[in-house]
Amino acid sequence: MSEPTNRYRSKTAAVRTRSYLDARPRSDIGEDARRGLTATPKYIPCKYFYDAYGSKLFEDICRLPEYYLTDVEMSILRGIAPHIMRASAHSDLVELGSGSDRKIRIMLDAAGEGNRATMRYIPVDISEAAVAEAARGLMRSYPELEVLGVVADFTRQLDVLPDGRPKLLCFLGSTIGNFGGKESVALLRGVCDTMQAGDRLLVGFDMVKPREVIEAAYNDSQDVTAEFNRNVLRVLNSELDADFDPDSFDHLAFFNEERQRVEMHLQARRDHSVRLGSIGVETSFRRGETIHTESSRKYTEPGIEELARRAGLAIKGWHTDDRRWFSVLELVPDHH
Ligand code: AVJ
Repeated sequence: MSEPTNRYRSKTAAVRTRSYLDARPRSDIGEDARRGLTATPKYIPCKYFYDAYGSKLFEDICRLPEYYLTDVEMSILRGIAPHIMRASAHSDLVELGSGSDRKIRIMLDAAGEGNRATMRYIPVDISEAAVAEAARGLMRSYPELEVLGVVADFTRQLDVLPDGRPKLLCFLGSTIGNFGGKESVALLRGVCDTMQAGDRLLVGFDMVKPREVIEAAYNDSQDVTAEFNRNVLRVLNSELDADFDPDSFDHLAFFNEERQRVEMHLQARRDHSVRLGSIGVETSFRRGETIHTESSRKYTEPGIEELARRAGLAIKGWHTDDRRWFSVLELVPDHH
């Protein structure tokens, strides 16, 4: 595909983004809520945590002392960035699910100004605000860098990525852990299918470790995670004209060892019912009943190897910390 002229350039103060969401139906919160809240046990997909307030709470979580994931992954990235970014001139640095810009800054710092002036940073996220924010801060710090924001759902719209330049794709933070077994294979296979010779993929995985460490990360002493968990009810209130009282639910988070995942739930403190006005659903809760709001997979080495193999990816580098709490993998399509 030839390089589109001027649609992507954004070396000025304004953030330019391309939105691809209108082209195809967005995920439907009404349909998801109806299905999840009439199921037994009840559930809500975890993507609905992330309105503006939920995204801010997640940023706060990443700075909590108990939430080791961010610090450990960033220390691994600091160690490998010089080697990863050595050959970054004239390439696209693509970030799938752009959260805070702290991790990508590590990579851009390692690239150096000379390389950065020839590169593009491409944050891809379903949230226009997340993309714009990722772009804005970086353009201020790195005026030489070209930034192209892509508002799209990377679980099914990877074809909208520009091609023509070598890509370094980053899927960090163990976001992969929110996807189920088959879904995570399908997602990585989808990424793999877009990759050309010379392209690389960096994926962060949170590892299985002692239960106390994992559970503390999801039950922080300041209750930020509890607030984050309950926020999904506020999202339903505003999006679907519902009348959830977040204070009527307790935050529950535990490591399900058999399934190798942290589960978050909201547990009703009393018998009550809730109306979701705009979808015409009324749902009742008994005291102690739960809504499953998130699963966050914790990986073992064989588990990662199997996932890579099933996705058609070969492992080119495996980077971890002293305690092996987190892994950052360099992956490439496995052609044979
Ligand atoms: C963004 C999915 C990696 O599972 O650790 C943080 C989200 N949930 N605290 C995670 C989250 C509760 C986070 N991920």
